[in-house]
Amino acid sequence: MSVQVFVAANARDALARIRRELGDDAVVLSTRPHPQGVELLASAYGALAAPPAGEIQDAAGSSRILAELGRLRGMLQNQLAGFAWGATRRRDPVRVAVMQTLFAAGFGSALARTLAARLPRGLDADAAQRWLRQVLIRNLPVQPRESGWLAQGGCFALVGSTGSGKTTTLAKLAARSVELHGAGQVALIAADAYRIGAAAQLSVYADLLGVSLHVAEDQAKLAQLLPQLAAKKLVLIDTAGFAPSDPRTREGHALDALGVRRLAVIAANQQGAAIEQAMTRFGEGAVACILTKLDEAPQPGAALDGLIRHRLPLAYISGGQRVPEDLHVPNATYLIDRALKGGQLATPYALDAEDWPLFAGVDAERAEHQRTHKHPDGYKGVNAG
Ligand SMILES: Nc1nc2c(ncn2[C@@H]2O[C@H](COP(=O)(O)OP(=O)(O)OP(=O)(O)O)[C@@H](O)[C@H]2O)c(=O)[nH]1
Ligand SMILES: [Mg+2]
Repeated sequence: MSVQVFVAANARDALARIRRELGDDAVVLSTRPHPQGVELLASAYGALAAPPAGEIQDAAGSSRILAELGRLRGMLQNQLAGFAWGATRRRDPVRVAVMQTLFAAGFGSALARTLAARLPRGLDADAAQRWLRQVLIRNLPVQPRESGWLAQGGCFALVGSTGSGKTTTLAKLAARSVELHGAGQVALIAADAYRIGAAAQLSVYADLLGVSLHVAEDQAKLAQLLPQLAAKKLVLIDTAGFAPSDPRTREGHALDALGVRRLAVIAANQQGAAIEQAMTRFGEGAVACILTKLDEAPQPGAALDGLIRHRLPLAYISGGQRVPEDLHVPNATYLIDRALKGGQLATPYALDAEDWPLFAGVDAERAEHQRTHKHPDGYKGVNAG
């Protein structure tokens, strides 16, 4: 590609020179003041694509040219996405409405795109929304009855981000376990050596329920303790909360070596990216997930999206602080209806009609980025039949 620098006393002279040397349809890439007047970067039309790297590097101000090209590309992409959005909305309003419903409810754009692409043809607006609801219900991985693992027994550790509700949920699970197995068959272990008062918090619940409480300040102590509790039907371990990015979260994975199964406790009232991190870090290899703080989550769509994407079985939901009342077996229909209803809330974060083309532009860029960087959208297995 011939990108050339033209310096002239004024823009008119520079343009005349550009036309003379590069032709009438030359493209001006940038202009800026120059000690001698003005400096223009221009290229012959049709030479914009795929420049040989060597040439560009030789040209003066090459990094500026590249930046300018990047900016132009972004502008063009947004414009095209805006047009495409308008055209799609006119051509396929039902499909667009499906995407809008999902976005509004806090589901991610990858799921919205995947489902919109699989929407059966010929449905009217109401039928499309019914289809969407059914597909979401079918794909939400809930454990429908009282979780089998609680009845079967074993050793379970609750892992998750700080303050996600691990200790409170453990107390609720312990209360259910006492009902199932009797207090003598249940033991609690406080393995949170980081937070002051962690064991004390658990001992209050242990006293109330009449179950034994043990403290394991490190992995070695836990390894020693577990064989002593082998006769118990159920052992519940309370672990320290860490941010998903904290390297100490690996301590949770070390539990696997001790035969302890992990339950990921994830608060539904966080922003989507935080839920995604928590599900990646704590959900991987966990037997199940427990979603907490649903009472504080006006739009739980992001949490449900994460469960669908990670195929993380949802064993319980928690919608309040009361022990043991606020722990429930999940119902997919209820959860999806709650999420879709959340999408109708008027919040400052809801997109207005005029925001959609802009949003579509950003989305198109992200899709392009994922395509070129080979990021899978993560929903290949969604059952949309
Ligand atoms: N609203 C609401 N609050 C909850 C729920 N579950 C737990 N909480 C509250 O959230 C706060 C933190 O709960 P904890 O159980 O201490 O959380 P944690 O994960 O053990 O916290 P760390 O041990 O510090 O990581 C407490 O005030 C709980 O009462 C819930 O489902 N809804
Ligand atoms: Mg705790």
